[in-house]
Amino acid sequence: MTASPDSSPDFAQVRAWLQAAQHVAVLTGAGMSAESGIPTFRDAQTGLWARFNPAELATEEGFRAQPELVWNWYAERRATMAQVEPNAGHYAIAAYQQRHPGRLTVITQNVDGLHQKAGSTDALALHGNIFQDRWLDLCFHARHSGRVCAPDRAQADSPPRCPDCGNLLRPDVVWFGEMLPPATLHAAEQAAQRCTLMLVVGTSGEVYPAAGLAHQARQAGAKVVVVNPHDSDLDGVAHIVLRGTAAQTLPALLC
Ligand code: BV8
Repeated sequence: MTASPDSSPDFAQVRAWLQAAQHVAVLTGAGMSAESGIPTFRDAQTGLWARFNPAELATEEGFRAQPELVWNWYAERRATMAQVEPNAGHYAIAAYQQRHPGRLTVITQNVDGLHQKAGSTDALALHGNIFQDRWLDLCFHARHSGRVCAPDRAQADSPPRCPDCGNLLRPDVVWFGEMLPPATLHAAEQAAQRCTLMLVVGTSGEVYPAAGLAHQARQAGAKVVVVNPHDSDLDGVAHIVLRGTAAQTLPALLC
């Protein structure tokens, strides 16, 4: 079932589910930030993966093979994300959380920090945070002294390197083939299983285990609603699909 904008019966049904919901989970992907000016991944023309090779740029192997290329690619994305603002969709979610404390959990695949910048509290960032770095290797380079690499001493290279042992700093994001932060994933699974309504906004639903959260919500008995201007892999798990963008649909839905 796909809906036109706010006047459709589907839209009214989702509004009714929202009013009655004890707990709402919102699962967001790159489309959530598209109207803030951040490119998505899989858009055929503008998507990052249409222009770059994820195996080269979003895997640990890719980073070890070409650390400077990967570091600079993330530095460019970080600079773009630092300059953009949350859109009306981010603010609508944050305002709903403020009006209904504890009733909505944000689960995001995005690393841009825009939910947090809009005022959403406790957003579960499944794939990390592009504005943070961590050491590539857990290193106790002076074993006998147990000293570890000290970020503040990192040489200003691209990527920064520990002067004592050569360990590299890397973006603190989850690359393909890497585990998601266990506590964050567990909290997201709990939210998916406990919610009575899940809004799935701006994701192609291609990346797991994040996309699996929509299946978990459905299996646990929640109503699942997809908000996306185009078809997605999660349309089939939705009770209702609202064909619209995040910044246009969410303010009308969550008001
Ligand atoms: C792991 C890094 C295992 C940060 C990213 C089954 C189970 C488990 C794993 C797998 C599995 N099957 C395959 C896997 C492996 C893999 C995977 O899912 N591969 C896919 C491609 C098949 N998963 C993994 O590797 C994960 N790790 O499973 O580890 C493990 C277990 C034990 C021990 C060791 C290892 C890790 C996945 C995380 C990868 N990192 N990003 C960064 O650089 O950003 S993924 C990347 O894709 C982003 O995080 C992004 O958010 C995410 C998902 O993409 P979307 O957000 O959906 O973006 P996309 O462009 O695809 O779609 C945008 C949508 O928005 C579109 O539908 C569009 O129509 C819509 N849209 C556009 N404009 C708007 C809009 N919607 C609303 N409004 C608009 N205005």
